Amino acid sequence: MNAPQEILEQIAEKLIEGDANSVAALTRNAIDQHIEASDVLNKGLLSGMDVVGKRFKKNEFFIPEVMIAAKAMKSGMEIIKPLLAAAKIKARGKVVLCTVKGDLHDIGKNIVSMMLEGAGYDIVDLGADVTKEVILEQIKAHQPDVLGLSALLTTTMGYMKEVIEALDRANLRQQIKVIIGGAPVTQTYSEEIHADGYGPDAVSAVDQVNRLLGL
Ligand code: B1M
Repeated sequence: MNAPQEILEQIAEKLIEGDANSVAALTRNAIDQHIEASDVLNKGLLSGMDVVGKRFKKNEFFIPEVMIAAKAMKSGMEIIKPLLAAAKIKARGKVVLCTVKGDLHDIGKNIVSMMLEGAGYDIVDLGADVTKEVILEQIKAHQPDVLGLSALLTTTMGYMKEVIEALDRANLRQQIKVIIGGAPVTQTYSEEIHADGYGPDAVSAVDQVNRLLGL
């Protein structure tokens, strides 16, 4: 039997390798050995994802590796999620996420969703081609900390501004942080439309949400 610290390190290591089966097996092993679910999360899974994020930033990892690691993260999360809930360990925060109206591109948004979930956030994914009316309705229903908007077309990125203006009009802007991203979106555009943050990639999206929530 491996020592607890050793199992946690192995979970991180296998997650970095993107080996979902081993991550799941080691997570089960850790729980069987009565290692706290919060330690599995923080010292195993999140510690591995942290390395993945750093390697992505240094161009040592690319999107496929990040996606595979996020999938491995999910396989471990599925095992510990009920235990975290039972221990009343709260998610870091809640994020409502979508691709805006008129835009069907959802691959990048889905990666952002996986990465945020992997980083410990509750995600309400509204899908693609989502109107401001639906966004407002869902914000009222779910009371998230952050709204994430994705757009891949120069013709749809303007809709992000419309969403922020609609939030303003509905008096919801003060209670929520807005981050935006997608290939044509820039930091300058984000400032122009008064978003709170911009992520050029999924790893930066997580950094932005952490920053905005003071984590
Ligand atoms: Co479309 N498409 N497409 N397309 N498509 C692009 C975007 C395009 C650049 C191709 C080109 O012409 N070179 C071009 C846009 C031109 C422009 O506006 N400047 C284009 C076009 C024109 C179109 C159509 C209009 C084509 C047509 O029908 N004539 C049409 C529009 C449909 C619509 O949306 N209404 C269309 C359709 C499609 C498909 C449906 C076939 C398919 C989408 C399938 C799907 O998503 N389910 C598709 C695809 C696949 C692409 C390309 C090839 C790839 C996009 C992608 O998934 N990239 C794309 C060309 C390209 O980018 N090379 C193209 C991979 C993904 C991981 O990256 O989405 O950038 P990305 O996400 C990154 C970051 O941007 C960031 O993190 C992600 C991960 O690092 N990010 C965020 C994304 N969202 C974020 C949110 C955040 C933070 C970060 O915070 C909330």
